[in-house]
Amino acid sequence: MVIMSSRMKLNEAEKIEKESSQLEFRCVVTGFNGFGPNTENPSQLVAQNLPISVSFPKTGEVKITSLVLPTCCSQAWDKLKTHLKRKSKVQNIVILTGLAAKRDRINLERLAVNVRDYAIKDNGGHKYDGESIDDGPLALKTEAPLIDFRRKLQAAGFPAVISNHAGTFVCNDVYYRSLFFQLKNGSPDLVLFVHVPRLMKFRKTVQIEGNQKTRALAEAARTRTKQIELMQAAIIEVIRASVAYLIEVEASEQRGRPKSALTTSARSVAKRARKAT
Ligand code: PCA
Repeated sequence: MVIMSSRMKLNEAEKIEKESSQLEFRCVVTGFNGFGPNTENPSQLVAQNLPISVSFPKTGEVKITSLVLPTCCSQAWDKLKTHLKRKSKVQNIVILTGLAAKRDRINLERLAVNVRDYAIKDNGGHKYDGESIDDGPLALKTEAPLIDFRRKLQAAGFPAVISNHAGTFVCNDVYYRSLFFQLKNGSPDLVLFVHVPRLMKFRKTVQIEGNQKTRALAEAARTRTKQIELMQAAIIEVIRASVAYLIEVEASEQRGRPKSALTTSARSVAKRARKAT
């Protein structure tokens, strides 16, 4: 009997794994153009040179839509929102990236705050002094399990830290509006903002703190093209971690046991709100 029931459990687990691995994934990756004194924005270079798809063993292909957003709160959102899908069968991931010139690692942003406080004008000439972005909560949190993401990035040889919020300039603006869109629509399935350092700074940090493989890549990254590729490899790890997370969510939902961490997430809140209406 015991053998029988564990066999059944195994079959069920296999079925769930199989079904989860048949999920279809799409990922929007954005970068920003230059702003203020930062004429070159590495997030733009990374986004515009990404491949149209990436394939991971086990999880399969992820289609990528790369967008370069103007560093202007209204133009950026107008462009991005046309790419945010309503709930569909496809798992939609949105990875927003931007430059944080003072940082030297990949920064995984935990929160977007409902505050606009711009030290300089954005590229559309907007300047704010503490106004709200929208009529939503004071802060919104990504549901991406950032400790796990940080661990995976570090293990892949890309120095990464968790940052508690994305500032109060255009990056935070777009992050907040994307998370608020997710809260209201139950889609995209995952939204995360990643701040990146300058290319040379990142190369230096990887040379010191990377693993054997990425240290060698960083050492060889003497050209700008190679430095862009190094940063792209880190962003692709973020996509890989996002896909793995959504597969895990799907599998636990199929088992009828939403992970406790997810029950408080924006997506689950939105889902429950829709079910209740
Ligand atoms: N960084 C800015 C805006 C655009 C970018 O790349 C920010 O952190 O808000």
